[in-house]
Amino acid sequence: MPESSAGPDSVVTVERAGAVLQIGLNRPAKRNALNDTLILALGACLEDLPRDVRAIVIHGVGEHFSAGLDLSELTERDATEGLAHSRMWHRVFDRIQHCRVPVIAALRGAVIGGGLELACAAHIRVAEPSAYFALPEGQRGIFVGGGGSVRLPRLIGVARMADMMLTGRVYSAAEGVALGFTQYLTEAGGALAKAMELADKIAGNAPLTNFAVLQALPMIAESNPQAGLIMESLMATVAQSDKEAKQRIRDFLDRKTAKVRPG
Ligand code: 1HE
Repeated sequence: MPESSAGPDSVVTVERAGAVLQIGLNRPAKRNALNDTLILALGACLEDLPRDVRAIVIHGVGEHFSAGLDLSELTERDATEGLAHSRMWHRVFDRIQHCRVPVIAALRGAVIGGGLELACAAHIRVAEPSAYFALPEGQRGIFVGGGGSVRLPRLIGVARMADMMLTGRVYSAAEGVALGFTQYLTEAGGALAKAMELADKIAGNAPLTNFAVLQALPMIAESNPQAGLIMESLMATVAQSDKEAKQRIRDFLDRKTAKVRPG
């Protein structure tokens, strides 16, 4: 079992399992609705990560990942405060997207509104069959504010996101995989275990490869092709000149590592 380092009343649980940091959104009675305290606590977990943390898993305590923005905090907020609030979410979710180590979201139950935006900032999404995805902002008379309009269209397309917001369409866990939103669908109750298994694998990669995948790949994919190809060559050269890469390649040639087999 992971070693625990947060009190039971904390809005996030923080546990260590070897090189993996497991963060739980911990307001199950409010379906993990994201209030300011929770968002700031999540941001604090990602600040000054210990050097020996090599992957992160974010999950929801209870039956749901997150019911999105805590609507009870919205009623008195004016426009200036609303802008500051959205920018605060952006800072925290950017910290996830640009984290030093890969972040995996383990999804179950409601993955709604701001909860969906949070999941979008992770690098890998794992869902179990109870997970469902919705953007009820249209019904609530509001708009996404946690980076969803930037990140979600890159995963499922503008037209699908517009449909979700305009009609309240809800996608199932199986549809999430088909649309490219989630990379894995597990058996019932299996998302967190699968996310931890993937995090363990990732933690065993060469750190420079993980860095390249998180920091260089998204930039390359969004740049013009010629600039992207130069960036790719530079990143490849740096990665393969690292002594860890040389050792791993020697290990393969000496038949000391596993072969690639069908999944
Ligand atoms: C909440 C929230 C919340 C639950 N803010 N308190 N998100 C939404 O529009 C989704 C709203 N929530 C729901 O549709 C349902 O609560 C659920 C489908 C997620 C769960 O249903 P259920 O039957 O399991 O629970 P419940 O009885 O509805 O909720 C349990 C408690 O959590 C209840 O409080 P209680 O004191 O009466 O027990 C709910 O009021 C509370 N609760 N969801 C506040 N979201 C940066 S912009 C992002 C914009 C958005 O995220 S918009 C989407 C908002």
